[in-house]
Parts: sequence; C-alpha cells; structure tokens
Amino acid sequence: MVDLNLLYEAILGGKLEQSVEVTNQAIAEGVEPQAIINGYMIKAMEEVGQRFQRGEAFVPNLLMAARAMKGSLDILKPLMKGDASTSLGKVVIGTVKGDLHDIGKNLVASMLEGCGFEVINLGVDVGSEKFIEAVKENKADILCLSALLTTTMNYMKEVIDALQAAGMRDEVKVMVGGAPVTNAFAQQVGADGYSEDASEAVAVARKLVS
Ligand code: B1M
Repeated sequence: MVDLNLLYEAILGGKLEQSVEVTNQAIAEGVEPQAIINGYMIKAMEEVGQRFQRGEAFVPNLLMAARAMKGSLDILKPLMKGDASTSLGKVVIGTVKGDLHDIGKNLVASMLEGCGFEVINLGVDVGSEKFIEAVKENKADILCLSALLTTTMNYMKEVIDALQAAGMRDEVKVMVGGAPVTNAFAQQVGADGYSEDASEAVAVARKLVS
C-alpha cells in the first residue's frame, strides 16, 4: 500500500520525480485527490513556508517544493474535473499585481472548474486593467482575486475601485482569498465573498451566482 508520507517528504524536499511517482501510485490505489492534496501536499507546503520563516529554508527550496507540488497537481487536476456541460457561470481568476504565487490560485481554479464553472485563468502578476478587460470580454459572473503576500493583498482594493470607476462594479461579484486574506479584510476592501481554501471557494462561488 502507498505511503503518502513519502509524498509529503518529496514535496518538502523538492523531489519532483518521487512526488510524481507516489501520486501515481496513490491514484492507482484509488485514493481521493482531495485527500492527497489536503492531507499531504498542502501540509508540506506549509512546513516549507515555516522553515523559510525560521531561516531554515531559502527561496530555491520554496521553488523546488513548488515544482514538486505542481508535478503532482498536474496529475490530480484532470481527476477533479466535472461535467463541462453544466456551466454554473463564468469566473475570471488571477493573482494580483506584484505577486507570483500561483499554486493555491490554480487549485481554486481547478476546483471551480471541476464543480462546473467556466474558468478563465489570467495567471500571476495581473493588473487591474487586465482583470477588467477579461471580465468585460467574457461577461464574467465572478472575479476571483488571489494574493499570498501582505504587501500585494492591498492591490485587491485597487482592482475593486477600478471596477467601480469603470462602472462595472454591479455587473460582477468579487471573491478574494489567499493565505494573508481574512473575512474582515474582504469586507474592508468591498469584496462580495471570501473563502479560506479551495473547497470553500466553490461553496462561496455557488452562493454568489444563486
Ligand atoms: Co513565497 N512567501 N515568496 N514563494 N511562499 C510565502 C507566501 C510566505 C508566507 C513564506 C513565509 O515567509 N513563511 C511569505 C509571505 C510573507 C508575507 O507576506 N506575510 C513569502 C515570501 C516572503 C516570498 C518572497 C518575498 C521571498 C523572497 O523572494 N524573499 C517571494 C515573493 C515573490 C512574489 O510573489 N513577488 C516569494 C516567492 C516564492 C516562490 C516563487 C519561490 C514560491 C511560489 C511558487 C509558485 O507559486 N509558483 C513561493 C512559495 C512556494 C511560498 C510558500 C512556501 C507556499 C505557497 C503555496 O503554494 N502554498 C508560502 C508559505 C505558505 O503559504 N505556507 C510562501 C500552498 C497553497 C495550496 O496554499 O497558496 O495559501 P495557498 O492557497 C490556498 C488558500 O490560501 C486559498 O486556497 C488555496 C488552497 O486551499 N486561496 C484562495 C488562495 N487563493 C485563493 C483565492 C480565493 C479563495 C481561496 O478566491 C479568489
């Protein structure tokens, strides 16, 4: 039987091949993708982040861990896909300007897609103009903003203000999230929704379009 602690260790140690191998083994044995992600992969990223904070890991360690995490997520993503014919609405998602973190944002995008939303993923370091253009072009129902840095989360307000200035604030719901973002912060910047993680993001998105 697969030992998923090896996956935790592989991501923590930035070992892509081991990460992919254990993930494939887990899938073959019928382990649920969500259990693999929440139980081992996210925990490994949290640990590498804490080590970084304590000065026991450095940027290259973060990059290698992220690469191993991505390798496994790429395998799990197709298994999280739902029925594309039942679109619940259109979502534009991106990580805000100045911020290059995309693992959590991509997880949210995959979960939303898997649960029936049509997702337009703009990537990282996205400025307000690009967000607004994509919302307009795609007639999006929800705009999802992700930030992982305390410095970049403030840019969420700029995007919401820019939507307002463009006369589009009533046309699209805004959901915000990312490690430093809180419900109080979401309210403060005038967002319509906040979620702590990818599964809750789906529940919040459903509510926003109902
Ligand atoms: Co960076 N980094 N990083 N990093 N990094 C953090 C965020 C940090 C907390 C590490 C630490 O010090 N403990 C710290 C931020 C401190 C702060 O602002 N308070 C930090 C720092 C300081 C930095 C740099 C400044 C380091 C440097 O260069 N000196 C630099 C900044 C670069 C930039 O963005 N301009 C930097 C760079 C990087 C890498 C590029 C090396 C790499 C990112 C690779 C990539 O994403 N492609 C990286 C990584 C990997 C991390 C940690 C270790 C892991 C992030 C991650 O992927 N987590 C992180 C420490 C940590 O988070 N514990 C850290 C796993 C992921 C699944 O979780 O992204 O939180 P998360 O997403 C969750 C929820 O937050 C939520 O759902 C997701 C799934 O459940 N969520 C949403 C996310 N978006 C959402 C949107 C929603 C709803 C929910 O609705 C719209």
